[in-house]
Amino acid sequence: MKILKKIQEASSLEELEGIRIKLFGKKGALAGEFAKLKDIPGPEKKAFAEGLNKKKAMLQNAVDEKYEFLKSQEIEAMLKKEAIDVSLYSSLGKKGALHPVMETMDKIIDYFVAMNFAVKDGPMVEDDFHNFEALNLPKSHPARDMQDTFYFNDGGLLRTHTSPVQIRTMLKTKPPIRIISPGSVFRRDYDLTHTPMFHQVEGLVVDESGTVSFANLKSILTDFLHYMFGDVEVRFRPSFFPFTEPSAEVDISCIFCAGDGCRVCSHTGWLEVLGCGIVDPNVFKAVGYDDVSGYAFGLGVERFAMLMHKVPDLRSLFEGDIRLLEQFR
Ligand code: 2U9
Repeated sequence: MKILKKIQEASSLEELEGIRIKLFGKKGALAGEFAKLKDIPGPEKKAFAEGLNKKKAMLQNAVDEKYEFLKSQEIEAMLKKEAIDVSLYSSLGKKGALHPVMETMDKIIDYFVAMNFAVKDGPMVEDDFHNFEALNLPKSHPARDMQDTFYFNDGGLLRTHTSPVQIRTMLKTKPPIRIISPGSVFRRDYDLTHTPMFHQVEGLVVDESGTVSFANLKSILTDFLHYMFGDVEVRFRPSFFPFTEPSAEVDISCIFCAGDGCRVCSHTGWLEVLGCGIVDPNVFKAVGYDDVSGYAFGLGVERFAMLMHKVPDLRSLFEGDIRLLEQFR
């Protein structure tokens, strides 16, 4: 049959559709055949109709089969054309990179790990005891003010420093202790030099009474700052923190003007980078430590990243703007 051959040889869905309309359409070949029925004499009508219906079913079958075949061929071709080879290198050549804050954090951690400090972490959602009370922060202290701390309705809070990690470590283990606690901390502040979330690295060394001195603290922090900033002057200024006594803030000579005075150092020639001190006896009392001495220090990682990369606005490190981050790849 000529028409059957035509169906089988159709090379596209469009061509097949053309054939289908010519066959089965209202004015198609089959409609024409069926129209002849009315002129066929009674006794032959039945046989003619049966033959026609058989032919119709056979042709329909042939069209359906061919349709399935051409359709699957089309899908296969499309899949082949649109396939993505994930093993190929991207022509854009864009690589991911550590955020400058994390890179700085890693550099800080590397130093203290080399100095035999263990790295500890703990929960970001804290309670009053671990974040304030145990750290000799009296109820009236401004650092406990609603202004600075994110509180939950149930009295829980977001830690405002990583010190609760040290408290938890002391409650769990006996001295000696030599740890740093890197991590995110939260304060209700947002301006040029403050973001509501930032990162700290705090350190704590505790050993038998009389074995840990302010000289030890000065020595390790001075060496650390030389490792971070190269050949800078380091000075310790008396200060106050509730959890240390005596306490000091640590400055380096300004890395922008070498100490001559500029806008960044407010024309003082110095940049404040650290806080530290000898652990207040009240802190040891709160964790049940007796006859020990210790030193502690704390720093803000964003401030270090800012100074090392000369980023003028702290918020730009917080917001994760890709245009800034791309410069650190
Ligand atoms: C324990 C006892 C004492 C950690 C310390 C500082 C001084 C300090 C600031 C630096 C910049 C916080 O990120 S910042 O705003 N930190 O000045 N931190 S001493 O003292 C501790 C910690 C834990 C148990």
